[in-house]
Amino acid sequence: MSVLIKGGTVVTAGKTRRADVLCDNGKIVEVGPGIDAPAGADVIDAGGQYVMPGGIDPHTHMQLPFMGTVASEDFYTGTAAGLAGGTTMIIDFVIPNPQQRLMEAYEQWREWAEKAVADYSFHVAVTWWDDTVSDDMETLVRDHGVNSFKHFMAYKGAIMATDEILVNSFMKAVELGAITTVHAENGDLVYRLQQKIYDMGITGPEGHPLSRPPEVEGEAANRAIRIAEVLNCPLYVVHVSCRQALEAITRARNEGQRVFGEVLAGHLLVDDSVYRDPDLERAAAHVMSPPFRSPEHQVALWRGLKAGNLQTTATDHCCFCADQKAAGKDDFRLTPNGTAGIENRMEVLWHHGVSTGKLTLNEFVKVTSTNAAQIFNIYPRKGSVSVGADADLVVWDPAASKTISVKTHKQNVDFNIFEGMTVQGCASHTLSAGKVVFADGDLRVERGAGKYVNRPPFAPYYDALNRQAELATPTKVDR
Ligand code: DUC
Ligand code: ZN
Ligand code: ZN
Repeated sequence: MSVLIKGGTVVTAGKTRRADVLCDNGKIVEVGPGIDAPAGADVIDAGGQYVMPGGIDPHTHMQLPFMGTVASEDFYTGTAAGLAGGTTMIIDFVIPNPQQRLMEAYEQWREWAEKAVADYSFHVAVTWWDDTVSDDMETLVRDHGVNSFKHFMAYKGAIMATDEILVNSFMKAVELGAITTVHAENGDLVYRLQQKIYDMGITGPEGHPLSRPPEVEGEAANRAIRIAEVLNCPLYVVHVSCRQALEAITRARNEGQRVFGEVLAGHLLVDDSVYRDPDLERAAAHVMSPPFRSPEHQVALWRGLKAGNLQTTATDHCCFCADQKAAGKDDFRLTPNGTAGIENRMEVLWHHGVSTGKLTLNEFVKVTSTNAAQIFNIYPRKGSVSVGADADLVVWDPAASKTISVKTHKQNVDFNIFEGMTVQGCASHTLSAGKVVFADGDLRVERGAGKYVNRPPFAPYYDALNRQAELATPTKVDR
């Protein structure tokens, strides 16, 4: 079945031009002016609209078991909500319990994700260390298309990676040609500050940001960066929320280090006043880590994004409903951390980024799609509008507007951190693997249609594998 997107303006990371896009059998087969529709093709009139690579959200947690509960959004509802907002691929996280084999956790997440309606891939977290972890990292890279490993520097007593774990894992990742990623917060500091603040009698959601000040994030980001520098390991810092962490990344990049930074739509647009909301349920709905920050940090993050020191935008989509958040009503430390956003990431970035002149059209494509595809080694299959690429596309109507609300969103959660925000510019059509899966407000998804995306390792490991293959090839010797 082919689909022709006709009359639009194609925007990629590199250029903007009038062109039609023909998709067939899941792939883009032609891009250019005046393409005739093949017999039986569906034709989308994209006049006055932009045609862009579907968004990639490189940071989601669908149905994550976390802090005594399970995230309410699963791989079916979550990827569907993403499609409604123009996001056609997620990179989620396999998070093994400490002492659990990485492979066992990976198989579990693969099973959970079978119901996804859009493509997906997995970072795998290293939450503990022994030889089996090292072996499983190798198996994941060699046989399962995993090229990134995540480390939580916070969540002491649960999934926190100590410096020793970081060093072991980073060294292994270098050997494998994988990239490392970190949630940068000093877990020991957070733990003690949480105790101190709770003991002072601050038990509500306002205690959450007090226990996780920006310095705690800046220290951890800098530490991870310096460890990565010594080990010559590429590093991606997830959800950079403050000036201190951004400065550490910028400094390292200026020194020539391969360090990348991700920013969440939420951190760009929601500030820390939400924790002072007298409605404690609403305040708790915003509890996530790192927390929302004061406005000066938001200014710094926008500058980091504009300057290219932050390369990707994500959501950390991790949904908990009010009854789940209530676990922390007498003790903020027990509030499940997480907020939603996958459905709204592209439109809030367009409205506050492109429409305000902070981002060009091409920069928008870079930070919502192409950069993630390049950093995680799936470009140009993803993140491009080019012949041979997966036909994951969004047709974007810059004139359409809507007011974001929990009442109308498709996300499976009872709260929206962008509630009441009116945005101009949204997805009119989303294509996943060449099929129209969202059109004019309606989802047309098929459970399980999403595919697992293998992400190959980076060059050094390839080279090593090839050398081994050469050595293993028997030379014919006549005796
Ligand atoms: N932060 C969150 O808010 N939720 C999930 C995990 C994380 O690091
Ligand atoms: Zn995190
Ligand atoms: Zn996360």
